Amino acid sequence: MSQAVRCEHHDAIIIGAGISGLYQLYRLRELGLDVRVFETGGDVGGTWYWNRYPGARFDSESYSYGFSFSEELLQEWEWSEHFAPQPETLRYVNFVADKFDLRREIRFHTRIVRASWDEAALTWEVEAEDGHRARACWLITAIGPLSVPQLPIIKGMEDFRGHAFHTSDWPREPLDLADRRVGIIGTGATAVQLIPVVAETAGHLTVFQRSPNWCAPLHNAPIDAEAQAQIKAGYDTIFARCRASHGAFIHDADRRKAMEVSPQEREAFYEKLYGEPGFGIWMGNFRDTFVDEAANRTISEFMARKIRVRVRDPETAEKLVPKDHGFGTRRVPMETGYYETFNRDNVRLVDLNQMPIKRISPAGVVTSGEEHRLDILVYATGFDAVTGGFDLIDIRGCNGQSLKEKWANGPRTLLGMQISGFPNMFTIVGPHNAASFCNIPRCSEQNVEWVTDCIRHMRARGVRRMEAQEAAEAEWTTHVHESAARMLYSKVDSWFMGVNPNRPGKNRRIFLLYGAGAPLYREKCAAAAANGYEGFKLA
Ligand code: NA7
Repeated sequence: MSQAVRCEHHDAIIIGAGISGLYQLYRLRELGLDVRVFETGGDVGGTWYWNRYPGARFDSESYSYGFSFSEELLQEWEWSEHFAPQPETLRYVNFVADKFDLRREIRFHTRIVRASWDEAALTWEVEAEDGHRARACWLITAIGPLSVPQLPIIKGMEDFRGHAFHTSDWPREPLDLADRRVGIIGTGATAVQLIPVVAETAGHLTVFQRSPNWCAPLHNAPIDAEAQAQIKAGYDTIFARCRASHGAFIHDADRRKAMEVSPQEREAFYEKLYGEPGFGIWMGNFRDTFVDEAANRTISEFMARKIRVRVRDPETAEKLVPKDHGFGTRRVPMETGYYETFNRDNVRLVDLNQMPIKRISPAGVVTSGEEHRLDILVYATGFDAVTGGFDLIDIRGCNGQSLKEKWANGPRTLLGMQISGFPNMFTIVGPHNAASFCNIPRCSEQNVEWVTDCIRHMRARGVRRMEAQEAAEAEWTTHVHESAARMLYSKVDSWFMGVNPNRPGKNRRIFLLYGAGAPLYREKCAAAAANGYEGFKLA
């Protein structure tokens, strides 16, 4: 039989060989299951396989990001920097895949385009772009929240005669930027990492900005021998801190409210946070920073003052200060010399609110004011977030129901793990679970372990079908939206809120993540399991 028509049979199928998919594979194999992983890329790594643009790195402390399941792995691997760059992370993921011999169950270069539930056989069948098919009792999507690159919709994009690409498709061969005129569209977390690095080598850089973001200093540094020894001896403490914190980072909110302290004390606290590494200023700020407008205003004003000091030209500084949202209500890009980049002679900031892009021409970008001639055009325009990866697979549940149609007015799930009408399918980094709004490996580890325990439970009892109940799903969806409603980010357009200006139909605010915090999420998952998988129908 030819490869294309052969249908493999397994106990479980995992889609995606990134951080979550690999760990799910490891756990299910340990359970004695026959597992198959399908991965679009040519190797393991997911996000870290695709995103190779200069400057790509962790915004989480390296040692809080790696897998926690193997003490041997923790002691063997040495992170070289507090916030590791992408090549090191990709080496790490490869090291893990080799150490645990994970590659043999993975079929690479395989994009799954269809998945359908067969009620008679109680199995899922998946089909790849190349026609390859496989069946299994359990289907687990580990497709990442930011895995579908989003190009903008601009007239004339196909006419550009230079080299144009999305940040996720940064060329693998070395790209010489010296003497080249580079343009970058977008100023999100990706662009903020990329821009300072490109500015150092490019002949000229033009940054096309539609919305400025509140960026905070990363303060990265190498890990010296002493710190390395402390990290290796202190993993238990590091992971315990992550478990206790809202976003599973090592930073957690200060118990005080912003207005409880004097203005001097507040300023000193902000100054301290601004001088410290990582997400502390976002995750470790006063506890009411993201629920109280007055509290949020104080930190936003502090951050604006920093921008005005760091950027020499007052007009440029003003363009870089966000006016339409408060600090931390969108993803805070972490920066290394970002604001100083705009003091360079070879860098120009174009404010698209003043001069919107009219079209892309063969020679560059045409705004209402002029034509910006470019050799290289980089689209740092983000991703079709969270549900985008699901939309690319035609997922059909009971009676042929389409997941895309079910989610047309926003995702509905139980615990962000299962969907009514789609039995035996688990979404480990999907909408409405904590892993999409979190230090991802910490939260996805918990999800993987929950799914593994669940499958162990089902197998031990001969249960072959598990499905979220509609009423429980409705209750969970309400809980997700209610807990987000009090947060200031729910009043702002961003990918958290499912707003994607480049995707028709995704222009409304519908919360995609889980905002009540990783500890509560973990509690709710554990309670459902302890009560015999309450809310799910087992058969
Ligand atoms: P983001 O954060 O979604 O940023 C995308 C950027 O691209 C943002 O500045 C957008 O401006 C801009 N954009 C998008 N479309 C256009 C068009 N048509 N014209 C001009 N500018 C545009 O994606 P990132 O890749 O930076 O970061 C994604 C996540 O990856 C990040 O949160 C991390 O968790 C890792 P807008 O704000 O829409 O005005």
